[in-house]
Amino acid sequence: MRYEHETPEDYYSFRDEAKEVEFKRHDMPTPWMNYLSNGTFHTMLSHAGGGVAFYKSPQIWRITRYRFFHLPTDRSGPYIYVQDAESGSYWCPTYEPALNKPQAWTSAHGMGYTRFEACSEGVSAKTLYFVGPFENSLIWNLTLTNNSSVVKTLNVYAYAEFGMMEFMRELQWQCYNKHQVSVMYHGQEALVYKYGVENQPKPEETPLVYFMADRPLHSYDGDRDAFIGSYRSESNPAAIEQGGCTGSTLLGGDPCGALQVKLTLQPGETRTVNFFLGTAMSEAEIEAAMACSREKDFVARSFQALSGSWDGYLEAWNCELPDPDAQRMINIWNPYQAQRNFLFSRNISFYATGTFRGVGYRDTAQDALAVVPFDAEAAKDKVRLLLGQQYRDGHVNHYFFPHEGWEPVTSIHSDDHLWTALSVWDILAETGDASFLQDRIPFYDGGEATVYEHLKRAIDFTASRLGPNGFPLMLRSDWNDQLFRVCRQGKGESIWTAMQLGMVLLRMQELAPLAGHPEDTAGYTAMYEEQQRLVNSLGWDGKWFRRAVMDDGRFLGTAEHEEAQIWLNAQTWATLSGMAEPSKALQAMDSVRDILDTELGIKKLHPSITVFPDPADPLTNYNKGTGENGAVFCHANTWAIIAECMLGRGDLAYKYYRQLLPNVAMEQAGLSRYKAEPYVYASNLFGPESDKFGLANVSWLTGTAAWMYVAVTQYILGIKPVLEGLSIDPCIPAEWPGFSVTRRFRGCRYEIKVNNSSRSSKGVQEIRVDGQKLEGNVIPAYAGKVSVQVEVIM
Ligand code: IFM
Repeated sequence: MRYEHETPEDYYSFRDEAKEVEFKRHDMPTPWMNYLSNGTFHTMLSHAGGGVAFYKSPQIWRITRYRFFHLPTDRSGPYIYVQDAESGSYWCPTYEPALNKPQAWTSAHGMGYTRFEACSEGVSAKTLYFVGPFENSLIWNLTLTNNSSVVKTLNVYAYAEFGMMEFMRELQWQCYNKHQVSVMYHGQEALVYKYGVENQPKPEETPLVYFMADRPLHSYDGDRDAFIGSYRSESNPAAIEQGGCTGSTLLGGDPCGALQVKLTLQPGETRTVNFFLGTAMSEAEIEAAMACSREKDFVARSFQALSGSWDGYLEAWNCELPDPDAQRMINIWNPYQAQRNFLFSRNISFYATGTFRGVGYRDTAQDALAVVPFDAEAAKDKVRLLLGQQYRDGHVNHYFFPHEGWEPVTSIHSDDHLWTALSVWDILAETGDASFLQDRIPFYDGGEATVYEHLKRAIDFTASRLGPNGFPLMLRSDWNDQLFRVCRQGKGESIWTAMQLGMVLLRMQELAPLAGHPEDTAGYTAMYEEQQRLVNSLGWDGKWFRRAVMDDGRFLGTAEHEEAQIWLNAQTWATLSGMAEPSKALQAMDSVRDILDTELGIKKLHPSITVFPDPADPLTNYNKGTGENGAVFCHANTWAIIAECMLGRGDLAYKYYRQLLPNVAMEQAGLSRYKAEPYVYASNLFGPESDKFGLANVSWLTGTAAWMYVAVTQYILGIKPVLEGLSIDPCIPAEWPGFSVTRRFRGCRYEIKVNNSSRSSKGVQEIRVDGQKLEGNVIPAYAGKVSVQVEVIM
């Protein structure tokens, strides 16, 4: 399938020491993104300089414009233009968008920053974009060197197109509301953009935007028409071609920020200029932010703090493996991506316009799982936020909008409320501190209860909504969003939710005594056993587990139908929940291998749906092999990896893991077919029933990141926090001679060396901690010890 002329190395390469991926060409098949953020001010930036900045929410406080889906792709962005004042010719260090391209160019994404190196006409430019921790601003750090033998006078322009902060309002009402924004020149050599549009959701929390340089301005523009000109674009701004910025401000119209700085460089001379695109709540705060940003070393200090915080974060978990592709992903890109998911939920990406996604309850509860090992306190805060969306009867809001203040999406799904128990259990296993269960958190509809009580009510909600066959009612849908099409009448049941409930009940059995409620355990056990009985009887189809019961009482996911016979989730979760009888567990996962697996990942279901269950009303409108219909849904693949590890089949588990490593999948599919970034997971790849098999979609913001991290660290490498300590139970390819992991756990550094000279996939023979033989395979916490040496013999 791969195109022979493609060599990914000509496009990009990893620089693992620097935790960077470097790009050699600007014309990637799609913009390859990075997220720069300090938790409040954010910028999504592509390898070619396109991107969008926003403050807290891309829905109501979007600062710059990014034109999704439009051609030319990847416009606009925080652009810099370097112009030779004498010849008038100009180019961009980001490669795009000026028509005149640099003679040499590279760019790179790193941890919270993106950098560009380019040169043209005897001048080289190094540009670094990042959001530092000290101010809410995107810092554009530009260093120019005159490599020629003549004096160079340069016009440097920094340009950002502002939009209306409310993106949906802009699409609907721009013709009127554009006259309620302004860009004014601020006495301190800066432009200030004010979004004064009436009826905005939170005017008192809407920031002012400043755009400034740390050198005197030659001129500026606040009016996009004045800077770009008519029938032109960012490729050929009129102001640059016609003698410089015009000094325009804007009281209504299409706003922008354009700053012009003049620099004269002697031969060999290097000079730096910094631009700051930031937010502040008042004029006084702007003054303070500008003064602070202009302090000597502010930019260097900010960058150092950013790098330091990422080094500190990633240091919590490090491995050395026989597989460098996996090692890089585990040590760098997977936790980085997972942290970004945790921050942005599914809000804004190259694929998602950031208009109405807010925080998804289900998605965020899962995202927390991969942040727990690095920052359990942040995970606790997120769980508090989520539980604040729970109603007294135990169900939760599906999406909610903490920044925007909008009403939540209240559709009730069978799975949403159950996910939080997994996040809470992981937090306790990580920290060893059960007091979190006693935290009191308000309900969305009034009153409050402990964390444990919230979790218990989630179980009660499901337990009181079982269908005619005894499985949990599907309600609006379960994890598979499209299932709402077969349960509209409210009679449908989810066999998968029974399994999810099973996994949660196992956790609740452990949490109940820790919460001071041992009396609850028997109820959880009884419920588990009853659902387990149903799963193995009614839920079993002969060669695999069934997926659901539809409104009409027929099963979904059975060989009796022509389409959608087998669904991945029902096979994997039968094992994850511990519910499947051993022979059925193996048979179900064999069916996954034989029917669903491909060389580019495991399909979500098979065969894809075209007419089922009713040609006039099929289960999904997704085309065959795409998205929710027979695509390789990467998120669901992670559970197959875990299931295979639980079954002890390390080679198969690793095959499933490795084939979806983004750079490996890209290599397999071919770069121009795979298209998305090779350093972060995508949500899905088109499946073999699509003519675009291998096309990756919706990269960056996907539950794949969190679960892939859990699958590889806790199940393949087998280093898993449990309530009693750190459990060691790897399930690896038999050919691996071993591996090592350094992991921070409850204040101590565990330096773990796994020796697999027996060449087995699973099974720990002996563990020694600081030379002492351990009984069992759970290493206790060592309060007061800085580090311990752990030797594991498989
Ligand atoms: O589970 C969902 C998720 O919440 C949003 N993306 C699609 C998944 C599968 O339907």
